[in-house]
Amino acid sequence: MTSVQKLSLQEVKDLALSVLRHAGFGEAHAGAIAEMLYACQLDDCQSHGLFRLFMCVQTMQSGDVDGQAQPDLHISEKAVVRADARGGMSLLAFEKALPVLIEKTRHHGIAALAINKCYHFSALWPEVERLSAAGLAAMAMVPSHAWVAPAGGTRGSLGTNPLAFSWPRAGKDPFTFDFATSGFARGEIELYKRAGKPLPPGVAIDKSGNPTTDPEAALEGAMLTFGGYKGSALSIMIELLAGPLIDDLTSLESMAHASKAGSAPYHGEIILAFDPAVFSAGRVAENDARAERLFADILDQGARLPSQRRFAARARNQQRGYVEIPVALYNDLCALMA
Ligand code: NDP
Ligand code: PYC
Repeated sequence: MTSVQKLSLQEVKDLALSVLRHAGFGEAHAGAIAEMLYACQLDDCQSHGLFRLFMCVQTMQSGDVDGQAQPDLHISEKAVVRADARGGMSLLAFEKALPVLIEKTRHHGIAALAINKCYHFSALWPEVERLSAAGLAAMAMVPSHAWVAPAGGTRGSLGTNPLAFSWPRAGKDPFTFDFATSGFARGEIELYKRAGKPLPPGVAIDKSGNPTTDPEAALEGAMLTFGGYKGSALSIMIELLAGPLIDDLTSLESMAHASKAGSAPYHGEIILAFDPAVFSAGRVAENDARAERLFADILDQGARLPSQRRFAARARNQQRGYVEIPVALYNDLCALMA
């Protein structure tokens, strides 16, 4: 059995901030990154919680990311807001652009935020949930590095390319999903490797193109998309919408840009937001009630909604005031400050 380290919620924040400052991130970036890692750890999202500090530190050590970069906003009368992260991590650019995206969405009914020239390591659900908390529906997409083979292919062309969506629900947690379009996120395979566990079949192929359940062989070979050609097509769509459409890099180009393995991918991100008040023909309450009937019908069958596990983990961790991570992970994170 894995021995676990209990960390109070404050200790989670403090550990993240200390590691990031020690690595060389300035206060604004360290704060934004630590908030993201805290949100993920609080919800037991292990692959994108404190574990992601390794990727942040590696990206700084490679000399790629600018830990002091001040994002630039480009705002016009159009419904598209652009945020140039100027070689920093994406999160500060998101924070700066969020109020403008919300205001544009309320004005036009639909609006988009394109974040450019950013290093990206994070989960997307915290971002789409900032928009659903403002009463808007939202989706977000990013490429990553070309680790994933297209359906029928044998080598990485696509990123793990997550897609996230959030729908506001009055008085309730939003309906949110957020998943990699690869069968497993890269971070999940790395966690299997750390735990010495085999992968389930169908997640990856080795360097010779043979199916593998060995995490090490999977990391050296290629990952597979979920749902065969369907996941593959979705992943290509994400490459296009969060790449060439917004004048930024694909996962292949991000991989070529990276100076060292282990660094965060470098590319863009697209976030789309929709205002029900503009779309719902003046019948927001009636249409919300229809959405609720759909959710009730799903739950009535014993199925669960995406993010239910996460919301339950948040409530439990908040109530008890601590989270648990493997002791080995805790020790390795502390060693980042040695
Ligand atoms: P998971 O497979 O863990 O979960 C995907 C989604 O499906 C979650 O919303 C989850 O909800 C939901 N879900 C899981 N099981 C069920 C079920 N039985 N019924 C209904 N819903 C279910 O996600 P991934 O491992 O693919 O991705 C993890 C994170 O990695 C994401 O947050 C993603 O943004 C991030 N990521 C980031 C990348 C980047 O480049 N920045 C690249 C790839 C991934 P719940 O959480 O409640 O279980
Ligand atoms: O888990 O696939 C992943 C990932 C890539 C970049 C950040 N997370």
